[in-house]
Amino acid sequence: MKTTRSTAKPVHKPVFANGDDIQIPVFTLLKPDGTLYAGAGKSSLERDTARRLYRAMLYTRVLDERMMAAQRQGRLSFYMQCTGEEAAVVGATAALDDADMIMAQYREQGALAYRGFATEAFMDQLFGNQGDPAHGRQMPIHYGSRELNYLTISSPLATQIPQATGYAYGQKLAGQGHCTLAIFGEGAASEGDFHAALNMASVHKVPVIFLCRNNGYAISTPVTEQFAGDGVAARAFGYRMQSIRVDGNDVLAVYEATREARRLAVEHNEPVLIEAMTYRLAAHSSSDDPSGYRSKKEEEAWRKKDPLRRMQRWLLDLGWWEEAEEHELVESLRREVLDTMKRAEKRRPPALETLVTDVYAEVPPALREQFDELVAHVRRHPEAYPRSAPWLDADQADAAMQDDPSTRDGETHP
Ligand SMILES: Cc1ncc(C[n+]2csc(CCOP(=O)(O)OP(=O)(O)O)c2C)c(N)n1
Ligand SMILES: [Mg+2]
Repeated sequence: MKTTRSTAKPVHKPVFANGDDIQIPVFTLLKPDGTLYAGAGKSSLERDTARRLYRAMLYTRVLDERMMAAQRQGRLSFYMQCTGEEAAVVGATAALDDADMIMAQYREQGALAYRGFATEAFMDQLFGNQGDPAHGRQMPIHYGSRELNYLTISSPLATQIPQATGYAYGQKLAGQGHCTLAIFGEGAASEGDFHAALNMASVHKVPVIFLCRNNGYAISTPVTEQFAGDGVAARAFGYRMQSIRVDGNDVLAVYEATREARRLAVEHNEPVLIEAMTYRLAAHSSSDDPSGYRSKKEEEAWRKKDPLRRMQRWLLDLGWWEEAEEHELVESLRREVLDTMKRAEKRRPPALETLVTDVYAEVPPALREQFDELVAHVRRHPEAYPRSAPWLDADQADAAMQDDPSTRDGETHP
């Protein structure tokens, strides 16, 4: 039995290899100024898809600006922005079939936006109100959508990567020609789960695309302190997997690379690793302040490579987009986000009973007993609970929401 795939001849002196002889180029089509490189050829991105894609990138930018401001006003407990990485996320999503599965990390709201996740659905999750499918049990940004084939976010890093391999194995068995896209940060790629996922995908030949957003940082840790190897793309070789490095701020290159990866995955059951080189322009999350670990100069240099401006220029040059149209769209998206947010923060919280429902088909007696005790306790000490807290009696809830100053428009929130 052969124990290695290598066909190299034996040597009679110790020869070590560290991979330095393998150079991985960056695939790029659009220059930072939004014009095409000579030799880039015609993009396979068609007008309608290009417009849908750009619109989703703009939507993500607007949503992020508005929700970050809402967090700073104390209306929202937590938020994470995709700013600077929209091309990597939305460009890859656009190259899929909408029926393909996406398993993301936490910064990929652009993928949902592209697939048509409603503003109301974003807001209901962010505010954990009665419209939130997870009944407020998760922190903000843990979106999920069965209809849009988007696995609910789980923030323990890298859990979605082996799940993607397993799900894609199921897709292979089902034989419907679908694949799974796993998206994660370069920091998550340091988890053992990443390696297990790649190995299993390669051994079992499953239709999965691993998209690493290499955005330079894992919170405050720069990539220079995360690994000594040639980024993340090089790791695929250890598993004999197809690998490509792409300019993650170049939407055309991301789209083209993912389209080809999808073809390899679906037609040949070849898993693919894509490393998208990008930069997190915003803070890690609303709880972070990057000024403590990186310079303004570094941020400015990357701001000049903004993926939105780059795509806009390309669209304008083709006559597929107009500046006036963009101005109007951004204004209307801002209004939509703001109006929907105002409604969402006034919606009731999930019913108290949802604490014990939804996990088992029927509430087990022990949980029922605890719940009854909780109800009795809340009734005994109503003064200890905010009036808008999850309600006991539905008809009292509306009145409580009306009375609670924190839910009244414009009073506590500037
Ligand atoms: C298993 C686990 N360890 C640590 C954390 C804390 N944590 C949250 S985000 C993060 C950095 C992740 O960086 P990266 O994967 O590069 O994603 P990015 O935030 O840059 O998009 C860490 C360490 C976590 N959520 N899960
Ligand atoms: Mg990162």
